[in-house]
Amino acid sequence: MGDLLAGIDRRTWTERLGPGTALLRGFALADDAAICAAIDQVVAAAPFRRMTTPGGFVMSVAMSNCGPLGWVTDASGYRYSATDPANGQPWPPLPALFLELAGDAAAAAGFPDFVPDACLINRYAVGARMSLHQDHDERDFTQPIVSVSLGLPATFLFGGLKRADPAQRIALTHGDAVVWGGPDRLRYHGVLAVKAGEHPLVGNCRLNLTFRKAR
Ligand code: MD3
Ligand code: FE
Repeated sequence: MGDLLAGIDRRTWTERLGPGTALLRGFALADDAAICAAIDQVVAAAPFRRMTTPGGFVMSVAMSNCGPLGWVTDASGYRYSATDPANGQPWPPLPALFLELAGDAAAAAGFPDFVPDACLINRYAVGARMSLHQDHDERDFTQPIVSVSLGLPATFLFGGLKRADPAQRIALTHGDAVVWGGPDRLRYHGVLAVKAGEHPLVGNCRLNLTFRKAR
């Protein structure tokens, strides 16, 4: 009788948040230590840094990138760059595990051919936040975006296609993956200030991987 459930992992399940959005709870849990080790490797070569917006504000979120392209911002604007402005070198390569994770998550959400060329790594210290915005620095909005959350939990704001549209609040926790595509690709979104805490693997911060096809 109980054997009917043998081999079923009760720590993962899918929630549909919109017509093109799937929240894959626990999707990255089985690989969490390997993902963290890969992040450590990336940031050894391309350290986390707090970048400046075109409006002159220093972001509270610290960022790094891996893959052929990295998202950057400075006084001259938001863009993708093949090199790290801190050292002029190419960003570290996308770990094979990241490509596999992003492709598998996208496929599970109905986007079977997702091959990202950019992985932004966001590090939220306690109090860091990301205000409501759209991701529109990419060329092809038919390509989905995949995000993976690690470490401290956060409240994610999921708005509409206009800034003033009401936003749902969604708790994202360690190991959750979200796939945003189709009609939801340009929805406004943000992250409320991360609250103090301690995660046994990640420590006192939240990490988010955002996989995109920029070009
Ligand atoms: C929702 N990062 O880096 S996950 C970002 O948790 C960013 O660090 C957040 O928003 C974070 O730009 C949120 C990513 C995300 C990306 C694209 C979306 C959420 C989205 C597009 C539409 C709706
Ligand atoms: Fe975003």
